Amino acid sequence: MAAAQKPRPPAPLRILTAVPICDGHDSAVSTINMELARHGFEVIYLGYHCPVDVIVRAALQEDVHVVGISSYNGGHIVFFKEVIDQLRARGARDIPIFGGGGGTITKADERVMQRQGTDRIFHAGTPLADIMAQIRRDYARPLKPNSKLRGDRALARAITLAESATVGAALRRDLSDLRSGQSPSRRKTAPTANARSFVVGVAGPGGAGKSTLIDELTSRFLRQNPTGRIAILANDPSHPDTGGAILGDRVSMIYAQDDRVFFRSLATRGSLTGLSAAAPAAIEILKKSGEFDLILVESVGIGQESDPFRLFGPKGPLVDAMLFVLAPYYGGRLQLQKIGLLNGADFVALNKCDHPMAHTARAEIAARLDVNGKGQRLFGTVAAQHHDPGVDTLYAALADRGGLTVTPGGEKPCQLVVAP
Ligand code: B12
Ligand SMILES: Nc1nc2c(ncn2[C@@H]2O[C@H](COP(=O)(O)OP(=O)(O)O)[C@@H](O)[C@H]2O)c(=O)[nH]1
Ligand SMILES: [Mg+2]
Repeated sequence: MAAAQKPRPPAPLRILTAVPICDGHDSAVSTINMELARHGFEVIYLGYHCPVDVIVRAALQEDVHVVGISSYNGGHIVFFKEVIDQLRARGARDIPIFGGGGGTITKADERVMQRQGTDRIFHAGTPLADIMAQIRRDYARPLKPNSKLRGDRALARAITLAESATVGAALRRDLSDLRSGQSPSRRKTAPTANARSFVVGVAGPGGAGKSTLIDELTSRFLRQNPTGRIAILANDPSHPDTGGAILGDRVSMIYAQDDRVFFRSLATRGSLTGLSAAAPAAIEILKKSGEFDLILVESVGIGQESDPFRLFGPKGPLVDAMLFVLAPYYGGRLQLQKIGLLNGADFVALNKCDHPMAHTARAEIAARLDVNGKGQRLFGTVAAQHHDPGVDTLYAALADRGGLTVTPGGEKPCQLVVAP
């Protein structure tokens, strides 16, 4: 059969997993996450000590099929009910919740929880293969266009549809509304005020600190723009063998757990560009919604020849500016010379400047950028440290480039320091 005629596989089922207050039983959720990914599911993982509102916001923005909670602390009856109540209050009655807690959740507890709206509990002793089969059987369903969705959920669904194989008539209509400047979520409301979003691509090797830095930049944005909104699109790789993925960028986020932040994780689903194939459409959807002053797009951890944001391609760049993030241990000057994105990045952050090699790295990278002769700016940052002056300076430079207004009375950007 010709490739074009092959039926496309259905889009992977997306599951949000989280742990409320963690009492030391932390390994179960890792086992479940790995097993889910191994079975081809996309797992958006929120980590430990998750409050209810963080779980509910993520469920809406990530447009998940189901929420799975691992709870061993004894508070499951109250906690699950609170998640259900908040989902219902935010118009997401249709997102089911299940969970497990080994021997801490009894059958009697489960009966109470089911009366309160929990879908099911997986008890201790249930073989993992049975859990996976039940999830696939009961929760896999196409997420369809739905004109009743509002706000972040409508945006999230538009992105889901852009990601999915079936681009139906409703999506085409939504997209054409978006092109004409109307958000599908707000079709009946007045046009939105914010005409332009500043879109920044963030790329760099895995583990360099992209997500941590994005969170810190978000904190500056939220402080300096008391009413604006920011969107983050975080791309993570799908496993090439199973198609599953662990989308873990939300775990690093502290400040991005805010209603003024729209955060969406995208699995690459076979795209080799460093971004999901749906990323350009997702950027377009976010831009045309008129909601966001700033959109940050994180690539997967990238290699030497990647160009996720099309800096060098004939179609032109996908973003208004590109930030390349790297850590001091890139392997020496020769390795540095090979990284193509350093030829085109507008901003370069040498993160992890708390590392002993940072001093040398800073000099080597500065020399590398100097050869380009493009006036690219290098910033030394420690994203793992709150209030880092290097991140302040980087944010000020980005805000300056993007024309992000500092609201009177809001915090002033710190003075720019000369990059090395
Ligand atoms: C391993 C373990 C520990 C390890 C945890 C290691 C770690 N890093 O996670 C250690 C040794 C630290 C530990 C300590 C304690 N533990 Co302990 N522990 C266990 C044990 C044996 C297994 C838990 C586990 O992770 N299993 C692996 C997972 C995958 O399997 P599971 O728990 O059976 O879960 C199944 C389902 O519920 C489902 N599931 C679980 N979560 C999720 C989430 C989703 C999304 C899905 C889909 C499915 C799912 O997956 C499994 C499939 O079969 C359980 C027994 C049990 N089975 O619950 C006791 C157990 C939970 N512990 C218990 C106790 C009492 C303690 C201690 C208080 C002991 C003590 N006196 O110090 C301490 C407390 C720790 C603390 N507060 O700091 C009791 C709890 C009793 C209760 N009613 O609350 C249990 C039930 C043992 C018992 N029968 O008495 N524990
Ligand atoms: N020492 C140090 N660690 C950092 C710094 N920034 C991030 N990290 C840590 O590096 C690890 C990877 O960070 P992450 O943001 O997930 O990297 P990403 O893969 O590039 O998105 C995490 O454990 C972070 O806490 C930093 O400036 N210094
Ligand atoms: Mg990351």
